[in-house]
Amino acid sequence: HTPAAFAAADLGATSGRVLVGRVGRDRLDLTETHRFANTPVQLPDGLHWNALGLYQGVLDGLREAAARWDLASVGIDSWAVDYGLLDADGALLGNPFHYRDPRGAAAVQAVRRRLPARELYRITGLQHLPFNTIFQLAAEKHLDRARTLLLLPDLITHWLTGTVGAEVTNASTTGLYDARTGSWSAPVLAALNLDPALLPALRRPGDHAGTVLPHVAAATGLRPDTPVVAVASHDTASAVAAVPADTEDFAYISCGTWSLAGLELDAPVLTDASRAANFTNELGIDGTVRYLRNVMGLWLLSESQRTWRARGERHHLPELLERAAAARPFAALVDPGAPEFLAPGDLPARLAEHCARTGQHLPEDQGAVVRCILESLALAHRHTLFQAAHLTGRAIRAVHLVGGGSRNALLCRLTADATGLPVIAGPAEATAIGNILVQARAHGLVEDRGAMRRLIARTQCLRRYEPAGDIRAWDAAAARVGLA
Ligand code: LFR
Repeated sequence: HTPAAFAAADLGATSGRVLVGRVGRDRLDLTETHRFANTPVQLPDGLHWNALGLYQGVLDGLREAAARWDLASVGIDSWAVDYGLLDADGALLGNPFHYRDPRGAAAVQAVRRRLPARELYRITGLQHLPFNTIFQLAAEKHLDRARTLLLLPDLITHWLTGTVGAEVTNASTTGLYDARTGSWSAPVLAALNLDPALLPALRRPGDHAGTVLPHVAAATGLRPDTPVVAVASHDTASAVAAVPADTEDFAYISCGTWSLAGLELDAPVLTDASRAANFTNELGIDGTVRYLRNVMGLWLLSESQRTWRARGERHHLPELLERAAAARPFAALVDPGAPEFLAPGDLPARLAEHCARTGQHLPEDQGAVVRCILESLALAHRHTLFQAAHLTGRAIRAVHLVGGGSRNALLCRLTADATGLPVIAGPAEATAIGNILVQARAHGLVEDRGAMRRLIARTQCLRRYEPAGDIRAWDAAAARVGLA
């Protein structure tokens, strides 16, 4: 049984990477062939992604990969909600906007007047985030010339293959997708005066999306007929597919720029209580529902590091975490979901202001700031998982923490202590693994979701954190920041 090699391009909010996974019966080896920075660009009209730069990074990574392996297929995933528009000639109209640009938030009220929040939730089951595609489209200036809307991974797939399609896990984050019927929502599109022809036909994870175009094969050295597979193109959906759970009663936290914390369900929960708690029903592989809420995540830390680096101060993670571990517990706490933390800029200053406003003092030293961030995230993890259990009537026996955050031992330990549950950390590369295993499954190498998860549990390095300490201290801390 010779292993087959698959390439995953995984675009994250701060960096993109291409990895190759070799998959066999008892084998899952990953090699990163290329990593490149993803730096947002501020233009006069707003904050943008450098879409061509990202595409170039993918091509560079595929070239490295094709030089070393005979690739069975390629799959693309990225963050959700953001899109590019194509005109009648297939040219990109403008530069895709970054979800941290405020234009979506400015359009929320106008959308609400046409489509009340409660009605929208009953159709889409989507959490309210001010940057959801639906709000960005209400602020869109290019709609009159636009013929096709492509979410970012679909745009990269289009540039690689020439085909158009809308992969469904990512489509479910737009606010235009009906969670009950599993199709684009005609009533939502009508309420917003959006032409249904803008939205391509849906694809499912595992579908064949096309083969690479001749100039792509020439530029990368890929075989001319190399297939591009539609994976779970929403990075969080790929990450959840790669949670190495062996039981049903698990919760997950996909922890990177964001912490996506929740449960895997068979059917959406579209109740008013669920809407009030702002839980989302995004799609996973095999029609599963990712019942979760966005927690602001390690963005709070990475953006603080960026601030410190710009000022020439210490900003290296291992040292910051050492100082945070030594800092006084529960000295200052915030609600990480506060809207003022969303935009780029001086994060430590905003944390200090938030603390001052809530009658606390956040010391200036970096250990205290990082401790504040990690304890606050642990509280938000706990709050979100407890609410998910309550709203679904399900018990949680273990928390799987996957993604880059699983390397942050202090955050894993604090999350175990705050929830009183064991935290199983890893794999750190869950998104790329989910991307690769959906391709391997389409190739017939892995049988089903359970087999994917067992393969990951057998082959990847995981770490278990048992809860310790007095949970009542966390109960009190949660009450202090309104996260009880
Ligand atoms: C995580 C993620 C989240 C989504 C956010 C913005 O990378 O995809 O799931 O809410 O980015 O797109």
